Amino acid sequence: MDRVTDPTFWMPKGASTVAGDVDQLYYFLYWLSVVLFVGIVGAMTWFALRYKRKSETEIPHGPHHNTVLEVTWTVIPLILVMVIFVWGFRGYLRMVVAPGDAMVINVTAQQWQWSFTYPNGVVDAMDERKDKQPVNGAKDMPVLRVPAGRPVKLVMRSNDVLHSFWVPEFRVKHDIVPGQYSMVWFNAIEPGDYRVFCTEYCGQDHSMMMATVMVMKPEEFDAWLKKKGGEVGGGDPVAAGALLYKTKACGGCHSTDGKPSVGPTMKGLFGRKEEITDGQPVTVDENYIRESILEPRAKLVKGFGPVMPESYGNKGPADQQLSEKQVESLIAFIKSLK
Ligand code: HEC
Ligand SMILES: [Cu+2]
Repeated sequence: MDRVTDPTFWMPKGASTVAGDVDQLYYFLYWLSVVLFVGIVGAMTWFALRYKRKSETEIPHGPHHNTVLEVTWTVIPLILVMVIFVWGFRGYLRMVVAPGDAMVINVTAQQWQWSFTYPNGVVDAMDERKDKQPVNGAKDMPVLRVPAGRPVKLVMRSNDVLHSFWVPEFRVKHDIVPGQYSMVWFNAIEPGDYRVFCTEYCGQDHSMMMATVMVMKPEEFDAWLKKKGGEVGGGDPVAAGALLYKTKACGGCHSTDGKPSVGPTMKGLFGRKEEITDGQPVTVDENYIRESILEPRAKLVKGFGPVMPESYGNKGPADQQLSEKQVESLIAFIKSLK
């Protein structure tokens, strides 16, 4: 889809490239339900009237079995549900697999606030536009700025409980579960403002846990990000990760230049297919790296022993454990080692 669609009685505006697919399937299901409802209830009513017993003693008789009829009412629904399955599954795949060139923005959800961190370390500011503040008393509305017409992938984590990211106009929604990363991606069609909701009850101020997605012209977005990047300086997660990599002695066992050592090299790790002892190969993503750091024994890389210290996770003494923020920085650093 390449233009924003108008809201209807059932659906808000459609403002992302997947919205058209979602709506088409929705309306297919909707009209199918209407047709089946009218057909079934209509037939039932008609039969009830037409074949009503006329007297106390009447003994009704009729066919007990009709193969043609039974095959028909089995095969037609079967075809319909298969169509729905294939259609839905294809749409689902399109929605879960982000395009390779998507810009990654880290999202942190916590009671009761969203925060967005860009690849260059910029953390979103609150929305300064006073006229765009919500009316219902929600304070400090964070803003997620994204470029129009480019895929954006959100890598999301929670600091506390279960939350869920939802932008109705983009037709994307995904739970954010503490202790793991979840992803959602979208491509917003045109500049404009949309509302982010938390759609999983997460405590007292759940209903105020909102943010604005501000879809900007790509040139304006680039200029904003560059300007902000200049202002934050040392906040760059890659730099923070590189420093941790040194101070936490990762380099003692992992090279960054491709040479094997006590452990596998970190160079080109992200996206690699990794062979695992006792298990299926895995494609290295954020969740895999996080698990490798916090629970090194969970999946052992083939050819290596269980020697990575477990102290980075919650098995270690408190002062050696890594925070989620630190893990995030290490992931950013490892990703940068192409
Ligand atoms: C004492 C050596 C040692 C230290 C220190 C160490 N690791 Fe490891 N690491 C290993 C070994 C050995 C493996 C492979 C076996 C396994 O999967 O646990 C590994 C596996 C990994 C993997 C998975 C690699 C792959 O190819 O799939 C990641 C990611 C990782 N380590 C990150 C780190 C980070 C980040 C640190 C520092 C915070 C660190 N390691 C510190 C030894 C170490
Ligand atoms: Cu929430």
